[in-house]
Amino acid sequence: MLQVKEFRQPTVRDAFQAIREEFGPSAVVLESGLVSARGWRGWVGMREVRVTAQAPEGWEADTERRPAVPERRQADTPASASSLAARLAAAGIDPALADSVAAGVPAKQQRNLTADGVRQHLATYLTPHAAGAEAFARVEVFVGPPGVGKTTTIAKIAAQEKVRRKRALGVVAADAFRAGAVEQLRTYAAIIGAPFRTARTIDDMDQAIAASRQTLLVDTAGRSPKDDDVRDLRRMLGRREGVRTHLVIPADTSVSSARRIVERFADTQPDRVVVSRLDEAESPAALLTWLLASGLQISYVTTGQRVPEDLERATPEVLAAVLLGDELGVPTAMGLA
Ligand SMILES: Nc1nc2c(ncn2[C@@H]2O[C@H](COP(=O)(O)OP(=O)(O)OP(=O)(O)O)[C@@H](O)[C@H]2O)c(=O)[nH]1
Ligand SMILES: [Mg+2]
Repeated sequence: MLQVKEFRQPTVRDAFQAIREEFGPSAVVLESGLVSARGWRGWVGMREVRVTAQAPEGWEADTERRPAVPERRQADTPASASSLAARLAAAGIDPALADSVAAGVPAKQQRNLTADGVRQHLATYLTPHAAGAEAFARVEVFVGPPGVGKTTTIAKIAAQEKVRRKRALGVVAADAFRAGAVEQLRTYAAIIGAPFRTARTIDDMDQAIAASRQTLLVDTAGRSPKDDDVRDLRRMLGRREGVRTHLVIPADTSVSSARRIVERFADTQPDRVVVSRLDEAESPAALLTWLLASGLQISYVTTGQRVPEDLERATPEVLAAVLLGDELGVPTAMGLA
């Protein structure tokens, strides 16, 4: 008999994590929404996420758990060093990149730089690589390998827009083959108050675009039973006018894997990269240095699982901070599920 169970958790992420832990990644979501919390918390108006899920056929409980997340190491800042290049290299920045940054700064200006001065020169150098401050395109598509954080990134962007600018961006799941994946995004959209649609074909997508005057954030599947269909959709979308495609790559990806990912997704014509899971990367500098050299602009970095807090637009200052090994992230909650 198929197992069905109701999961109640404070956040969408907690609910889907509980479902995955209990029923695995192929669980089918039957129903989801926000309900009044149980007990006294409900009386004082608190709400929680309720998701009813069904275990896949033949599912047997598995006690395996994900390994603990390693702490991110802080790069040491140099106590004293003479030239800008030496100071950047001492801070853990690739020597060739450090030389390029310093090459654009007159020697006189390089003397007696404060730590802030070093940071500013690095940020200036990074400006052409940092797409973080740009306006939204009509359609922003997110592609990438399975489990890299595409759906969560979209939820964070939509929720930050709602909290900071009171603007509801539209959310489209072009990931309509996996019930659980669609429900994850639908639930986020419901909580954020963002219009939600699914699209399986390019015609569906055209209809979604025609029906909305807002920017649309489009989620795609990392992997699906109908991989070819999804690939076609991604490929066709990438060629459309007004469509900007972001390739999501985890920060702890090696340069050789990143090269393979970029090749594999070349047909989607990505023009931006989202560097995800910075919190889990011991040293994102190698990947970042390679991305800078590859000419792809970076649009966002993600720093954890919290929605919407753990997402930053990749401004020159944010990228400089990442390269220098600074902690990123908003210390306080933004008050969204
Ligand atoms: N530590 C950490 N976890 C993250 C980050 N972004 C997303 N995650 C987690 O990674 C897991 C997968 O995230 P999803 O957004 O579902 O990934 P996806 O790319 O949409 O996955 P598929 O749709 O299966 O391809 C979830 O548990 C997220 O909470 C991040 O920046 N740091
Ligand atoms: Mg997803």
